[in-house]
Formats: sequence, structure tokens, C-alpha cells
Amino acid sequence: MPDPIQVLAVSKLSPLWSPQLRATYHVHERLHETDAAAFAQVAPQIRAIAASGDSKVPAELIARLPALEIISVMGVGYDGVDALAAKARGVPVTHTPDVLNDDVADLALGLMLCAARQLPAADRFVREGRWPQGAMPLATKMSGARLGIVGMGRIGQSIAQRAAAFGMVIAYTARSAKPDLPYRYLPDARALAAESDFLVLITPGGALTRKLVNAEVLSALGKGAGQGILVNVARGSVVDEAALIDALERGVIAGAALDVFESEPQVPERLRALPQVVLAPHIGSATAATRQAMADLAQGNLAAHFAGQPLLTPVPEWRSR
Ligand code: 8YV
Repeated sequence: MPDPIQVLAVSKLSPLWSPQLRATYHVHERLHETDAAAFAQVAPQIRAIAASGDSKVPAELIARLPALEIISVMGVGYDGVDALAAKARGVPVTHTPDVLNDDVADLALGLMLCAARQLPAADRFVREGRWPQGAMPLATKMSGARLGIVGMGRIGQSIAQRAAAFGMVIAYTARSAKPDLPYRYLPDARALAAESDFLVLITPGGALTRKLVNAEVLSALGKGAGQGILVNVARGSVVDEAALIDALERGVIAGAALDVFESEPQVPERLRALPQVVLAPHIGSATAATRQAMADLAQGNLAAHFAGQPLLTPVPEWRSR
């Protein structure tokens, strides 16, 4: 039998991917971080990288792997992977789009409701025995409100479909208008925020969107009256987190619901102290069914590559060669 293909897993592997990956390949999990000498020995034989949505695969790592043939990301986002450096080396990057659209969109709507109707606070109110002393403060109505979506890709469209069932008035911003969609396009996040009660972020991370939501956008969302709810299911890097904390503390906006943060898994103490903020630990795709589908697709891309078949889901940079 030929020696198994050697794979570097750059992050801790999902328990749903690990067994099938290890059954087929010789996997070195995070060896580049845990044992420099051992990594230097195996680096010339590594033919694939297995990554997750939050993994870092910089150009320097790609340069250290002369036999690298493919980078398979279990996640739709791959902003931590230097896809252009990979492309320059002729190394395709694959990701796992579509299979997680429903889950991320479901979570976005759930977070919107949680922030608007203050569900986590309501739960605490009952548990802590405060109900007998009087009612909770009144909350914000979501049905019929104006929703601004930053990023109108596949997940953005899934969010819009769900929001339409709530009678929400939907507008969006994206790199370009999508004339086939029945939603209003606005040229930038600030203009969109100014006309939104809820601003939901679902745009890719990376250099193009870094700190896209800054103090100015938050002030537009607040409309000078402490209005507006920010929901982030994209990447922490899309928001200027310091500006967000400041806007929340000063009552510039009404609230926020966040699934992603600048330095995960660290969430600033000041953010955790704010009662009008709903927090989740990056769980957009975290259901058993979806994570299994993502693992299977990530494995399927490796299998296709090593069988000489077309890749199932290469990233756009690779498709546009
Ligand atoms: C997870 C994600 O972080 O798909 C993405 O881009 O952010 C998430 O689904 C992750 O990649 C799970 O492995």
C-alpha cells in the first residue's frame, strides 16, 4: 500500500470531520504550533491543509509547504487564508458554502428577536424572581420594522426571505446591486444604517470589510435618538468593536446581538456588562446536521482533488482564474 497522504490540520479539528479525515490521511494536528522541530521534518511531505472558518493560513505557512496541493476549509468564511498567495502557488482553496445558509439565517433572526424582545433578559427576570415585583420594561417591535442587510450573498438572501415573513421592509448594501432581487439597494453601510431599525451584518471578513461598521455607521443607525439594533453574524473584524462598545455605553444605539467578536474567544468585559447586548459564542453553523454536512463537503473536496476530479466548492478566487 502506498504511504498515506499527509495533511496538516491548522486548527483543532471538528469531531465530525476528524474521524473521516484520519481514516483516509495521515493527519498532523496543529504540529506547526506545537512542535517546530517535528513540523520542519514533515513539512516537505504535507500535501493538504485542513482548516476551519477561523483558521489562519498565512502566506508564510504556504511558503513552508513545498508539496502543498490543496487547502480545504470547513467553513464558508476563509478570511484567515491567504487565498491569493495560494492561488499564486497554484494551490486551490475550497470552502463549504450553501450547506450552512439555513442555520446562519435562522440564528440571525433568532438574535434579532432576542435583542428586540429582550429574551435573555426576560429569562433572567423570571429566574431571578423579579416578576412578582412588577412587569419588565416594554421592548421593541420587530414585525414590520426596517431591516438593513450588509452583504447580500447566499446567507444574506436567506435572512431576507425569513425577514419577509415578519413583514419587514428590507434593504441592503453589497459591492454591487443585485437587480434580480426585490430589495432596495443602498450604496454603503452608513446610508443603509440611516434607514434601518435593524442592521444585520453578513458580509465576508477580510481587508475589504475591516471595521466597515464604525462610529459613523453606528451613529447613523442610532438616528440621534438611541435607536437601532446591530446584529453581527459575519466576522468580528467587520465592526470597530471599541466604537461599538462606546456607542452602546453612551446609548447611541438601542442594542446589539453578536455571534462574532474581534478576538474570539475573548469578549471584552465592558461588552459583557451591558444588559442590552445579546451574546453568542460563534454558533452560526453550530447544529449537528449542518456541521456534519460541512465536514462531509470539506472531506469531499479533498477526495475530489486527490482523485483528479473537479473540486466541489472552490472559493471564488480560484474559480475566477
Ligand atoms: C465556523 C464559520 O467558524 O463557516 C464559517 O465561516 O464562521 C463557522 O461556520 C467554522 O468554520 C466551523 O468549522
